[in-house]
Amino acid sequence: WPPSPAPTASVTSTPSTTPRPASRASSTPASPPSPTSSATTPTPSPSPRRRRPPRPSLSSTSPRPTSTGDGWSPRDVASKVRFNSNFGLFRNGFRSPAANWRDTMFVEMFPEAPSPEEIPPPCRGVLEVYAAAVRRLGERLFELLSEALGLPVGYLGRDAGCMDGLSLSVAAHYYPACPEPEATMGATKHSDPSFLTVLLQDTSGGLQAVLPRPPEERWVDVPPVAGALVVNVGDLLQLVSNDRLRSVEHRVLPTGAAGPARVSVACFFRHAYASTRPCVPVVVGGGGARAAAVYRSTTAGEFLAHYNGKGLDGRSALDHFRLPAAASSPPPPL
Ligand SMILES: O=C(O)CCC(=O)C(=O)O
Repeated sequence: WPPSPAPTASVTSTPSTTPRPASRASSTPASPPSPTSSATTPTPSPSPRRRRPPRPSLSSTSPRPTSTGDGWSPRDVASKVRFNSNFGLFRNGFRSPAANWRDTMFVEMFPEAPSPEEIPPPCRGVLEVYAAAVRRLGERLFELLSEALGLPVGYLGRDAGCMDGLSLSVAAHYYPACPEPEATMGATKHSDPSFLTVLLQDTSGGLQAVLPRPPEERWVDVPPVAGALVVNVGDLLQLVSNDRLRSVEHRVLPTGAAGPARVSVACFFRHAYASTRPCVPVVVGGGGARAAAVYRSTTAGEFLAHYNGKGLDGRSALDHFRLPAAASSPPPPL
């Protein structure tokens, strides 16, 4: 997830002595997730700190787009097309344990797409067509999910605001080969500050999701499947569905020095950062834990501001909005 415009700069070292999980190069090959899958990478256990030699600059290992000379300015924070590198490193006073070892081109496609000349030439045309198709897919998914919740078909799209007031942004990620994959992550553990995220991944693997089974969580591979998209429930959908749909925590393991680089495209169904559209948990009858709101109402803008201020620190942004009574009674098992 690339957040609101963030400073972009090269670094000469990633500030991590924090233990990191095994890289893909040393992890079990991807296999379909199953409750008993052994293709998991355990949560890292502490290891002694050691002084590391300076690392190569990410900019030296990662192709960085340059101005095309036709008006595309990737570092202009007011632009609908932005470039983001080392996400996490510059947030919260450099308290992030590590950079996310990836570069991202971030394009806001709805409600108003950038003019074609703002879009880098290789993506021009195809990006508009792809975003429109994903938008239609999302519309249908929200209808199906509304029905699955026993609500009117238009509830999530219209009443809960998942489509009404939609801001659809596309994040095209590039995960370069990493010289020290054990020292960082492609993308650190997070859930998405969206209603839904539709993700297209290439064949290189590395995406993992948490199975939140107490007493300990387990990471499972989400292997690429030809022709398939991954759909993540995001935090905002968990909030408006009052915990009945759960956002998924995920991460991306870094690619080892031998590569190949990984490419993925994530489309986020969310609202604009300035949105004052209310996000209200739906309370349905029938008793049980869902007969009362689990979260306080908020706005999409407030939620995003909290999420971005917190950074990808491994904690859920939803905790901030959880009502005290709900916090003391853990949600029932899925
Ligand atoms: O690259 C991926 O597969 C995941 C991307 C992701 O987690 C995100 O954009 O939030």
